[in-house]
Amino acid sequence: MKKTIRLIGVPLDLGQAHRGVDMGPSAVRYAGLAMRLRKLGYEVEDCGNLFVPVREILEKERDLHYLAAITRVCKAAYHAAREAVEQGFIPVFIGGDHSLAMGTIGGITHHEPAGVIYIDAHADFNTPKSSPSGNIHGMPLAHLLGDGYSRLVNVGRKGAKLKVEDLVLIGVREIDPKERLRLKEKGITVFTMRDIDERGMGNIARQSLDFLGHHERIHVSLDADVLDPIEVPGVGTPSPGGVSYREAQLLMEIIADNRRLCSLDIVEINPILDSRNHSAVVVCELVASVFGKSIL
Ligand code: B3U
Ligand code: MN
Ligand code: MN
Repeated sequence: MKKTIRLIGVPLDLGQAHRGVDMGPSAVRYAGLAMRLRKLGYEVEDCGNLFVPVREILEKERDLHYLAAITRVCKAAYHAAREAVEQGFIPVFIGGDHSLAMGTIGGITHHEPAGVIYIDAHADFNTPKSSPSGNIHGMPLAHLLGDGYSRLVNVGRKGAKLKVEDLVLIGVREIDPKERLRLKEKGITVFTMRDIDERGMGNIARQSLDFLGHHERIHVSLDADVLDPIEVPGVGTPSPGGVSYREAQLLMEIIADNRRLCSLDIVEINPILDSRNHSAVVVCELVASVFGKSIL
């Protein structure tokens, strides 16, 4: 019997400057994610969305980068993730911007550690001090490893949620100067676009899974901006020179074959920058593949 997938929308757009990624959950639902997964033989339960305040009513928090509101949303995401794991579901979090990962990954690892494959054009490893923008969606991994605003580090439970050996990044091509120093100092495993170009996605995918070989459970955090914006323009922060649809499919298929996927984030889809909901449809195809859709 296949496990039941639980969809949890998180219409969070407070971690960055633009409107649009708050519409990600609607775009993904409209693209038919639940139906797609049911066709693969899963039961799918849609829990609706977590509460996220609308940014227009938070004017006073703008200069503080909406820290208080983001902390509240991450707490809710933490508890939703923890509960889904305790009840035996596979949670799929539909963002929203990537700040939500500070909640989801914390909740997934509440009882036991898990490995994380973080697929993103950006390293999301800034702290409030290293960040050029102050945008919190550029900071989730720093906080998950214990650095940054103490409120966010301590969401759900006190302290760091991940160790260096629990994490690999794939698809990175935009890193800020101080962020680069931090990645090197900590010794984070990063597979950049250059690594993918030189060695091929198949190799990178297998090496990532081997690196996380000591974990029984793998969480995938998929930032849609890892894809090339020529193919997938509807994302929060488009970054040229990205992963092709085919490369992303291969990565998802290899993760599926490995059979350790326990949970998933899909983040940063911005339907305002898209046409005919194309980007959400592409992401739904990738989600189907990571849940075992195969060509033959
Ligand atoms: N590294 C930059 C840009 C960025 C990070 N994550 C996204 N964009 N999506 C920053 O603002 O921290
Ligand atoms: Mn990201
Ligand atoms: Mn990104």
